Amino acid sequence: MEQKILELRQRARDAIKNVTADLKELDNIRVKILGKKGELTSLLRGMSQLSAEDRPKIGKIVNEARAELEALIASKNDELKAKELSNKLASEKIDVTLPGRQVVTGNLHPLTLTLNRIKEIFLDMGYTIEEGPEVETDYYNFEALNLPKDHPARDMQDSFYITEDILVRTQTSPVQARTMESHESNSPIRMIAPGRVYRRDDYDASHSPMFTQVEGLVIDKGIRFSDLKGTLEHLLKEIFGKNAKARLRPSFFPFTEPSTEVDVSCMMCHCHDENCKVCHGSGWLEILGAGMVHPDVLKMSGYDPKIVSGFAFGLGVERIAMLTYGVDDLRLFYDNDVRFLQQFK
Ligand code: 2NL
Repeated sequence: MEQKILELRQRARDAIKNVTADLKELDNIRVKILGKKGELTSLLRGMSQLSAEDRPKIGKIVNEARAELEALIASKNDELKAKELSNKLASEKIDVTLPGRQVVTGNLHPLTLTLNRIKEIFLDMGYTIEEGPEVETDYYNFEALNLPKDHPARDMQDSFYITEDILVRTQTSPVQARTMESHESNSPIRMIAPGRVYRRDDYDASHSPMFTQVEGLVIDKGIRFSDLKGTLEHLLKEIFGKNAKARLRPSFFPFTEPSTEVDVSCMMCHCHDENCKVCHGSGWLEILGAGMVHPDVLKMSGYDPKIVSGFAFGLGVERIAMLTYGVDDLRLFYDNDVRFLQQFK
């Protein structure tokens, strides 16, 4: 009997020692040896057949074996649990110092950025932003702007006509004509009209049959040429910086009188560098056209030139975007190459 117990004890010791990974395996061993139907328990049951003097001696050996095996199982259990925890910590470890995955975001188009800036400058001066149709009637596109039927600018070669009387607008001025018409006679107007315009033109580094224009119109009692000059000087300083200078040259437009073409001082070269790619040494860049609204244009849309006067101007957004971002080919704005567009984040 004693021999059996000692054998069992040694076998159980080895089994417990050999458990390496699994808590369940350890529990199976516990049940097999120490459980209700376990080997040690059944040995204990067999004690009833022992003589009275052997019983305490064997009982002691069994209890010692049980105590030792329970202690071994408990410490193995602790050891396995600790191992399991450290495995879990190692496998679930995250490196909080890794850089985050970059989120790909889009960005506004450079023409949109430029147009937004121009809008902001005029909103700050109390202007409204007006929009109108790109498909216009001959009347609003030409007639209302003092371009009569025989005017050379109305040549079929220069505009995209849809019918004899309907075309895609060649400028945004029809928006001003419509705005004046919808206002009470002689009431003040301070507006810009941004949008796409269409002209039969080549498509090259500096021309496009479609481009973006912003026109402005201010009408009130006592509006003078100096108001136009001050407004445009402010605009150019806001866009090109406070050192920018404006130069006005006499010009001609059918819808303004007098008319002027406005140059801005070259922001690339400050000393008239003849190798300058932007101004070729002249030191000036033509940037917009403007003038005092022609009396006939005021009359045509229900305003009285004896009571009110106004100024108007027109500029190309592409040209301003090219100068502010240093882009030398206008087609880049329309090609939709993301490598170009992504640079304006
Ligand atoms: C240019 C020149 C200009 C206007 C546009 C205008 C509109 C009305 C009345 C009078 Cl309703 N004038 N517009 C005036 C002068 C010049 O544009 O070079 N644009 C790109």
